[in-house]
Amino acid sequence: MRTATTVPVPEASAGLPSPDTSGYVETVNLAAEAARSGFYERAGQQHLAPLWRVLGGLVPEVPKPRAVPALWRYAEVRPFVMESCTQISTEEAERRVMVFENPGLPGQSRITQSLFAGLQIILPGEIAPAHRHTASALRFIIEGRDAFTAVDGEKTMMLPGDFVITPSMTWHDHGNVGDGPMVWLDGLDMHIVNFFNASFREVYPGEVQPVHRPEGAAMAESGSNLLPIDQQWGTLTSPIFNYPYLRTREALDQMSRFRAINAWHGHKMRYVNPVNGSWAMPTLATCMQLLPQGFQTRPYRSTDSTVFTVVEGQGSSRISTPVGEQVFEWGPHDIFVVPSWATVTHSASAQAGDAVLFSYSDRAVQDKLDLFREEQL
Ligand code: 1HN
Repeated sequence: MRTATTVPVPEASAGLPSPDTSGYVETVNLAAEAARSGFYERAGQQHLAPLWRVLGGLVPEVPKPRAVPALWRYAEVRPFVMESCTQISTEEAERRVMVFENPGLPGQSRITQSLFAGLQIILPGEIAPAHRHTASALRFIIEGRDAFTAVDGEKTMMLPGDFVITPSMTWHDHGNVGDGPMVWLDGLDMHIVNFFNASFREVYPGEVQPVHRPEGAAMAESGSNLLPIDQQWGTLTSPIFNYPYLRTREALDQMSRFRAINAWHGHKMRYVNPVNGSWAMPTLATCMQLLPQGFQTRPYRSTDSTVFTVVEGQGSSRISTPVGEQVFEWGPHDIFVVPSWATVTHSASAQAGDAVLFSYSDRAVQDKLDLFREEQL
């Protein structure tokens, strides 16, 4: 894991830690604060607190995420994912996942304030038993083949680079019918769900759910720019639950041959729900971008926090925050995170062919709430 945070160490004055004044509005006379302590004390007994001591922190002038930029090299984390298989079975763990913890948010299972990320491994013959929950999940396949996920009665086989959706409250189980391990990146929105205290979870009565639709049914119904004329969809989640890499890569390749490149994003496409044209998932915005060999993006920042994983190629990302700047060198399967309002520039190596990056962020929520902002610098 790579990170270069500078945590400001408060200077000790007369042996006492200086009080945290970071939340005060600038107009407050700090010297007069001591005289108000009795008032604060008495108000506190009524569960009342003065706004002027916290307003700056409650309503920052610009986003001030606790999450810091961070990179995990796959070569460094893979051994731990493999070792987890010797430590616990899928049966005992329910889901065998090693969670990416943002160094700025330790112990909270957060890669950013709003996003979860982890690497799940499933071995040949194993089953991750069926359950369902309000949180939505995405799977981005990292390595392996011959594993499937079943969602609401339909199975899909998963291949590296595929983007697979488990919509909110759908029964899902996974199985590996091949002869090697499969590893995927799990992205979930439970921190957003929990913010609203809106989480429910149920275990399926039985290890796996019955499959009652043929494999490929969802793709036939909604994955070819055609929708059955007599069908209504009741949710905001895309009915396509596997967006295969084969198709995504082909689209990017074709597009890169004729379309003017975007200076801030390279050739970047968003995964869409064909029913409403919006993001494929209601909470998580997912994209795939191609950076031609040697291409460097212009600096960009936005209010969504974004998790990237490298699908192909090599390169680097320069990430600037108010506490400093760092450069992450990346290659296939590495995972890095860009917190809200950090400025990022991606560069594809001049030697290693085109680079392809998958990413997910909380933009799908921010768009709906009219909160999303971006700056193309
Ligand atoms: C979950 O249900 C899965 O279904 C993966 O594969 C990761 C992380 C937190 C909570 C539920 C899965 C998860 C999860």
